[in-house]
Amino acid sequence: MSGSTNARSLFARVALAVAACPLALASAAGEAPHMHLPTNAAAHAGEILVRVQARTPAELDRAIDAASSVVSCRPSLARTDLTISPADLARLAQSGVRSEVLHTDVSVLIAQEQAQIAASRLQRGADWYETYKTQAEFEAKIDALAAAYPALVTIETIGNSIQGKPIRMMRITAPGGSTAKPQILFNGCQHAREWVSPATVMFIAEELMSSYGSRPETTAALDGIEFLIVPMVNPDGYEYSWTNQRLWRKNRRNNGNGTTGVDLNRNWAYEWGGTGSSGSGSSDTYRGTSPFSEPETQALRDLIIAEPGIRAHVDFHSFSQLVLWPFGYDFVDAPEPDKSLFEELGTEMSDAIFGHSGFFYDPIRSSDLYPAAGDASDWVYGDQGVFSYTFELRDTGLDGFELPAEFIRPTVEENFEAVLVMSDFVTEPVRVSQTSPEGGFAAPNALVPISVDVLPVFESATDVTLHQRVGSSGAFDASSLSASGATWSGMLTTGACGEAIEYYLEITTDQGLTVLEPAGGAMAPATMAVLDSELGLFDDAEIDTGWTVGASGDTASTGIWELANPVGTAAQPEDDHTPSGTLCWVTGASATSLGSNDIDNGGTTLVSPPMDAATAPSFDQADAYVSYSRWYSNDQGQSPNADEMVVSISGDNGSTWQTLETVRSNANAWVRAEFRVADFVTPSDQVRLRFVASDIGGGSIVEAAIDDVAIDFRGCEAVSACVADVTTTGTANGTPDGAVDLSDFSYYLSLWSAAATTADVTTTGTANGVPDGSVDLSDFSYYLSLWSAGCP
Ligand code: 0X9
Ligand code: ZN
Repeated sequence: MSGSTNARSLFARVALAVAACPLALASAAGEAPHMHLPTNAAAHAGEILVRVQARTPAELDRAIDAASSVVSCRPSLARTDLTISPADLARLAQSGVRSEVLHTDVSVLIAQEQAQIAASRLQRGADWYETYKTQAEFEAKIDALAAAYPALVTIETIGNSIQGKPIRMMRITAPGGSTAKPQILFNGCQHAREWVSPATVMFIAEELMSSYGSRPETTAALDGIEFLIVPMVNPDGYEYSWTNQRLWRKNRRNNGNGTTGVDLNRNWAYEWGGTGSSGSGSSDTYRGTSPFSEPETQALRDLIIAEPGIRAHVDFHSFSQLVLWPFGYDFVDAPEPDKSLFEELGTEMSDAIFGHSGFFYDPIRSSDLYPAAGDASDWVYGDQGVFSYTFELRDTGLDGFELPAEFIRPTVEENFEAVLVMSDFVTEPVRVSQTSPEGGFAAPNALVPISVDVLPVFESATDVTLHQRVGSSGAFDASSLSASGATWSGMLTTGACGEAIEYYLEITTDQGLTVLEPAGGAMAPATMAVLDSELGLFDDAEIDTGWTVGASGDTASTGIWELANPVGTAAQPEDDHTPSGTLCWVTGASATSLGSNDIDNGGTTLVSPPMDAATAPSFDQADAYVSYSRWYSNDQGQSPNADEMVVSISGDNGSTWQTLETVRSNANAWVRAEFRVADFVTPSDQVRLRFVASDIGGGSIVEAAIDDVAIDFRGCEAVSACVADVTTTGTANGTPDGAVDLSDFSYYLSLWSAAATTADVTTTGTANGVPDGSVDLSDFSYYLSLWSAGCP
């Protein structure tokens, strides 16, 4: 141990390490010099900062076990910086672990570090979310927001901490609107050391107000919702984590037996006292003497009971990047439909975060993290029926509670996106999902079943009316859907081929609200194309119609495509897809066990013969669709999910290829895939399909099969116009009615006498039905000949 270290040069070295890896020392500091210095450095008094050079993972483990805290972002064999007591360092050295002393008193170092950061902080811009803030600065920020947005926010004190600090709430909404707006509650900082939590909740308040009127989603949220925002439930603990002990978690209750602090997130009454909470005052998860024994949890509880319309809540924590929902006390689900709603909304919020920043917050049930009884969300949901989530903010453990300050802003911003999703949710009285029909096509003059799931959320559906029409003008016809549970069903009626139908649903709730789906109603209805469909080709693979197995570049040694009757395993089908058939294209049909004769060592290629996707047998104009049934399995064995099957299409007999799909989903079942040919290649009579199934990852089990390849055409039958038919029976109106009679003749005569352009049916002197721009005798005699002949 070297006591003769030069403090100045050591400080420079540690500062460098901190710059490259902004961890504990840098983020633990960050306070102006005139405030309490040294802040939480005292807890580290007498600790030595060492750099361990471990020779084996076991040595590194020993060093980390002995450490008071690990400073390096990424502990490595070559170099891991940690703090340690002199006695523990001596023991470590005796056990043979090499280390170099960087500083003999970490608390001095923290103080120096802090002074340096405080100085640089004074020079930086005014971004409040660039550094962590003290409890006093949170107080000041709330006052500043109240002054800046008097029309949007009022400040209330919902209670006092055990040491008498006010627990303050911002009540935020836009002026006007309903007197009974739905409410959302956000709180932060039940846990003191989770510094990014109160920062996030403060940011939500500020962003709601500062982007009101400029961002449409925020504007809608504040117009329709009242937000109750409590950034800091545990001000005493937060303060203590600055002044005394950076990693303090609980409140500051004197437990009377020499221990301090109750874990507020074990103090809520729902299933209080169960798993994951401790009865010992010295524990970090001490639940307290009784449910709601603490003034901090009482304050939040009383608020929730008193407010009339809280529909959703988030309790913000760090770290682990999780979106958690009840229950947390044990592996118990909320009853339906809440269970599904928790999962859906949780996933949507996670998606919104991911969409904004690319950071993934895993949406799971709380108890699947670990069972812990007495948490806030369990009571808020279980006792009060409010959709309550617990968020664990960044990171996933690299820096943990001491998330470097540079990540505050990205963290708070990504979570605001989740807030907007939750805002949408609380204004939806019901959830509409899984509308059928899917696919967007229906046959002419047909009844098409439609069904829709309407889940009750804050209200329930009492009536669902289907509004539909043929074409895009005219009135909508209304009909009632009938309910079976949450599923409402009825029929869409299609008309003539080529005439799309339009429809929307009108849902009436038990509170008398109306919800339209799609939201635009008659202004922006759903549409469905009405077309005939005609089979062009169907290859059921019961005989080989001219397929090619193998291509240059194929390296698979087993599991080569073949036309065969497959032997079923856990990865390979037992039956082909054709109901009446036995054969399909399969990668190695024989098998004695799972993975025997699967694809190994590379790719195997299967190419179809040329197929006609250009000529629809009887349609005027048609769109060709190619479809096939595929089997794909790759989630068993070693390196699961490392492989793929690429399906391509050629419009030029195999000269060039376009990818249709890359199959990675392990359905382990027959799945039908369909594509519109023109979306990929120009439809021709030289269309080929190519299936390349590969084993890329070593040792994996890859099985694929193809069956029932089809080409379908969608369009309308060619209709031969009946030129002589110009009126509906007895009515001179120009609309064909399918019969050629006297009314047609006299109507044509009137058109011809008036020299109407519609009477122009021939070029001069030629009886050919082609208009020439003049209405003369040749037109009349041509019409007469058509009329005499009647319609075909
Ligand atoms: O343990 C907690 O209170 C939360 N994690 S933290 O690291 N922020 O302390 C998680 C609470 C989730 N709820 C349950 N698992 N019951
Ligand atoms: Zn926490």
